[in-house]
Amino acid sequence: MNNIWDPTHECMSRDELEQLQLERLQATINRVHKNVTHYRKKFAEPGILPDDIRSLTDLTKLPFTSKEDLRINYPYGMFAVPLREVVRIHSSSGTTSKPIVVGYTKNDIRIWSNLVARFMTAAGVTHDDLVQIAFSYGLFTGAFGVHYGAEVIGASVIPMGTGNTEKQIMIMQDYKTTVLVSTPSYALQLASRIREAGIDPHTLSLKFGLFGGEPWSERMRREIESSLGLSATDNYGLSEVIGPGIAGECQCKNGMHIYEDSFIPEIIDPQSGALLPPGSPGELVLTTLNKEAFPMIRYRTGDITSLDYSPCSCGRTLVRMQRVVRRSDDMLIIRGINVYPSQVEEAIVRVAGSDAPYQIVVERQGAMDSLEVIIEVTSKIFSLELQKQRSFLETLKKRIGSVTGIGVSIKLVEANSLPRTEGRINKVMDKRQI
Ligand code: DLL
Repeated sequence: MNNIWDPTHECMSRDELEQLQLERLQATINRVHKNVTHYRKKFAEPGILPDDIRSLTDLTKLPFTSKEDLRINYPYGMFAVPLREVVRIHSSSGTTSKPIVVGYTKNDIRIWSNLVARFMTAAGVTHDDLVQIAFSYGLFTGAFGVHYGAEVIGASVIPMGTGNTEKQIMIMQDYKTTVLVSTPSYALQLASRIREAGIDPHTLSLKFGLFGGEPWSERMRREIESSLGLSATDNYGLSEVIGPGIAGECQCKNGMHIYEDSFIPEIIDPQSGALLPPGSPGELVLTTLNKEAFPMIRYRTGDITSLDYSPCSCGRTLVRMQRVVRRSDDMLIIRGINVYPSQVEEAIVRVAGSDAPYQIVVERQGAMDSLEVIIEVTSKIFSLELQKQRSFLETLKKRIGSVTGIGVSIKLVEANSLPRTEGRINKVMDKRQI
């Protein structure tokens, strides 16, 4: 079986692990109670003080943290250290035009890098590998997280970034890339371009593909593995909690091990908030155990999964989460970028000056996702001269593009022409087959 990066933490007995989790949880609760007004106020509602957390089950006494809490505390209200201790800021899409801002101390970056090194090692990566990172370098956590993890392992990093598919392929061929890191949909796009160019994938040096950031399926795994000639594993993370490095598959490819020495996972019923027993599908809730700048207590990820505590033959004792294929909210992930319909709606209201009935259509042509917004012409839009109508469309396109980070096409249709069910338009049509 493959190497284990950190056997002390990855192969602990449940008793040892739970003891460690409790110590770290208590320290985290103390810290956020002292340093983050939001948590102090929230804990006061059910009348909880840090000393009341005496066992892991006491965690359930604490309230959940939601994306809305992060929105209200934008930009730095949830930080648990002064800004002078923060060495990095990243962000992720929020439900409105304002993103979610997250911060890291030096120590957080070290912890993050090690977590990523763990899932990369579990996937098969060693210091002999050449890792081509085809995530966007910037506010998105994907590229930097994987970059640091690969460096910790001692692999050679090729910080390629996104897009420029021809160049990606040239680099893959000439630099002899052995590991591809990207979203699964981009891997499929690369595969189809390689096929079109008449390149035999077996002439490439690829061995492993580490894919995450968006939902995918076993069908996609098979297609990527056969078309790129590599072994593909899934890895999971979200910016609010740390970025990539929360969980990753080992080569058994039977669920992603969650790094439980750094995160406590819970599964809840997304409607009632009730805790569900192991194995039941529900919304994943995560609590961080060793983050300094941006600790999260019972953060509702919105991701639907289930937990499997049965032993894994790789030797890790860490629980495994199943693939995330659904969300409990209306967030869409388009080309790896999180998009909320409310962001699109806000842009329409701002540019049109009022509500206009609309529908968001997401499609996948080949491996490429597309986003179209269909808007019914309101009397206000109708009364604009043709020239102004064009500039309205242009402005709206730019606005949606800048808020979501995604190129969009916009179509105006006649009033009342969008299909309605019981008078209501289905605002999101996600036609993708994953
Ligand atoms: O996507 C972090 C990441 C980057 C993870 C690269 C793995 C690789 P966000 O942009 O905040 O962070 O988006 C987080 O993406 O709540 C899930 O809905 C979704 N997601 C992430 N990984 C997976 C996965 C990064 N393996 C949101 N399968 C999460 C399904 C995933 N969905």
